[in-house]
Amino acid sequence: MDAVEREAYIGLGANLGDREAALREAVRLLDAAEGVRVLRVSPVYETDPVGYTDQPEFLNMAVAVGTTLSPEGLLALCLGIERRMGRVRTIRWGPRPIDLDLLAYDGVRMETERLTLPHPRLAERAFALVPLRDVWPEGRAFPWTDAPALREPDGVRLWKSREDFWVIK
Ligand code: A4P
Ligand code: MG
Repeated sequence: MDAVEREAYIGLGANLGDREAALREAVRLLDAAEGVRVLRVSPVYETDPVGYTDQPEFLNMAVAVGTTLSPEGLLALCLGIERRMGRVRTIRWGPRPIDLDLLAYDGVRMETERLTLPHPRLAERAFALVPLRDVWPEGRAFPWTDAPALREPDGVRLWKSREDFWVIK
């Protein structure tokens, strides 16, 4: 019997090198992975760096995926894609060619050493909440509507619409 497919949400960020190409490649690798298909993609936003602020601006977006992987399996896939795309971990919150965070997985709440769901800093981060809201399922209440970061999403600017981002050049 096929495993049940569940919906999960991944936030992507890039602020080094060809940021746009990195986002496209990461979405392609997610969709190509066994047990994952990309259902919806958000527009792309340019965002001021949060946390460690002396670094270039980010491009951020989010995708909704249908997946038969477990939350741990999906996190492992995200970390594998980061590695494969050449991410070298240096400064926490520092610059990176690609960052994939598991923002939420269905309605799962969990906290282990390796994985916290929903993502522990999600409610404070407009750069993650704005694109997440774009890919949230219609007809399902968005749990972070009242998050202060969403009421005043400073430093988050629409950079490319979905259509412009996916035009084949
Ligand atoms: N981990 C636990 N829960 C999760 C989860 N839900 N999703 C663990 C992903 N990872 C989770 O993360 C460290 C470890 O967290 C993982 O190995 C996993 O076991 P990381 O991605 O390796 O480290 P990091 O990204 O350097 O640190 P951290 O704390 O995850 O940073 P964030 O939260 O990813 O923030 N500003 C703007 N404008 N846009 C950005 O995209 N990103 C960051 C990084 C900072 N500032 C930014 C942006
Ligand atoms: Mg991260």
